[in-house]
Amino acid sequence: MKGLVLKSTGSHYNVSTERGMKDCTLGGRLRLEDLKHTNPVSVGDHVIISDEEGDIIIDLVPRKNYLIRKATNLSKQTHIVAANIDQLIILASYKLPRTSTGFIDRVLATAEAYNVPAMVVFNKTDLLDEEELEEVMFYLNVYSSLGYTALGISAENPESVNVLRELVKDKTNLFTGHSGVGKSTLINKIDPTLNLRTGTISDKFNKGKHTTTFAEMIPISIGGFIIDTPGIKEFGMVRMDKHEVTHYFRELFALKGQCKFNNCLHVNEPDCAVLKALDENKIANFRYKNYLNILDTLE
Ligand SMILES: Nc1nc2c(ncn2[C@@H]2O[C@H](COP(=O)(O)OP(=O)(O)OP(=O)(O)O)[C@@H](O)[C@H]2O)c(=O)[nH]1
Ligand SMILES: [Mg+2]
Ligand SMILES: [Zn+2]
Repeated sequence: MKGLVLKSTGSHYNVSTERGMKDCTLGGRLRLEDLKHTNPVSVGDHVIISDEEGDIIIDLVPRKNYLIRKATNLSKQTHIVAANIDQLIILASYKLPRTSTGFIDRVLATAEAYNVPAMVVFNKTDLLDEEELEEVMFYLNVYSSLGYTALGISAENPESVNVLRELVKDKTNLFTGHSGVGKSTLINKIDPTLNLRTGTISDKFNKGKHTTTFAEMIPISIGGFIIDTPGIKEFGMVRMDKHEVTHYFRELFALKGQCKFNNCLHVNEPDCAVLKALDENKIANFRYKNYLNILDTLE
């Protein structure tokens, strides 16, 4: 029997099948084959279930794509955030909590590497003064000039919610971002029949309280799915070759072949087309800094 994994809570998987929801465990072969991931099967996976001795996931249908990150910063293991994603929504907020562009760019670069179409959405714009809004607009302009859909919204504003509702309709959407940026709040607004738990922001730390604790794929009434995920502090990029990173920053990739050395990392090499573009303000400084930071973490 085939099924779609909607939720996984440690060793149990809630799987939607033609015979209703099934509470499944993982067959031994899948558990043993895949030790580099903390979760060999993830939300969004299509699986094959055997119901001979309880409901057991015995096989995984090949994935269209998936998003992956380091399980924890020091861990060698990786965590599959979700599989078979039409659209990744990187949800950020300028404050309460603050999302750095470094975080956004690590997720974006990983999405490029794993063929996950991504967009950048700054929520909570209602909290910003003019100067702060301008800074957010600057970031959004950079991302949209790179070809990403980039939006400033507020969950408090019905027009914003309508825009988002149109964007997610009939697709499988993955929401990711820090705790407290408003992922669950927005999903509730997009589909008012839902009642996901939401949390407040801690007064002391200006951060969310990790209200959502397990990733869950939720069918929405207008059509499609939204995958709500627990907020993450860091998005640890999985290991990749340093030279590969250039491919995942669109403005760097666009200059491919124009540096003097074809293995140029664009750090301090002579006749580097990226450094030249940076000098001429054709590349955003913050993006380049985030690129260098990623190279550092791959040391
Ligand atoms: N002012 C304002 N508050 C918002 C907005 N969106 C969400 N909030 C508030 O932010 C808080 C956190 O929202 P959640 O939806 O729980 O955040 P989350 O991203 O799901 O957090 P985790 O589940 O912990 O990862 C709640 O108090 C929301 O009411 C917004 O656009 N503006
Ligand atoms: Mg939540
Ligand atoms: Zn270069």
